[in-house]
Amino acid sequence: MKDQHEFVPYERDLYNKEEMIERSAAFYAWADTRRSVRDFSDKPVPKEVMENLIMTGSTAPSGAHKQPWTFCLISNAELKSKLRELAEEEERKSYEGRMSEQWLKDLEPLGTDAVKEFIDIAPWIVVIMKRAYETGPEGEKLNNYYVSESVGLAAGFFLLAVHHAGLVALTHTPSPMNFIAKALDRPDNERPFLLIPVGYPAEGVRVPDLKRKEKAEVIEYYE
Ligand code: IYR
Repeated sequence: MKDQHEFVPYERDLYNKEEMIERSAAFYAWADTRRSVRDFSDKPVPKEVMENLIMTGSTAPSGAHKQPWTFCLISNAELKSKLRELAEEEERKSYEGRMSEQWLKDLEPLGTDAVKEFIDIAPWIVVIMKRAYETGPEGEKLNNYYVSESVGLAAGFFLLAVHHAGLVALTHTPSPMNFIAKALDRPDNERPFLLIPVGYPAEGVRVPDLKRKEKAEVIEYYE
């Protein structure tokens, strides 16, 4: 028999149909109040909170349960400003030529540009790294599986945990992101996945008046 995890009983709360409908509707309504926010307050957030949010992200399912992620938790002001400088350098190149006309047009309603002051201002920057492989005891490469899917799920769980704590976040994707791995001195098996400032929203913050897709636009039924 192959090595495998010991199996243990698993029980969870069960709800009747009405409760289920009520709970799912309430959770949806609450999740729908989450917004990406680009303007942060510099008000501090306890490290313990951030650790809880990250550990919630780390409960996500992953290929063969390899949990192929590292969350870099950054509050160091010098490091943040270095990351900002490098991110802005890449973003300027993107906005001034690397992004297509259509892409720039699609971003217009969001009001984004190459200035990324939130990296300096937000009390915490979380850089999620994906771990392409692990290194075994003899230096051999051990595969991880479905790494992008797994890390995407962990990021989603993390973002919802941020929302649950009454904080806001922005999923920032400076591209290319290699500068981040270098600035953070990460090992060769890690690649940057997302840079996520987390904190309180700036006073009087405004967000674009976005509409989310309707049921009929996101669900295809096969009954
Ligand atoms: N990475 C750039 C551009 C950008 C791209 C997408 I897709 C967005 O939804 C928002 C921004 C930036 O962060 O500005």
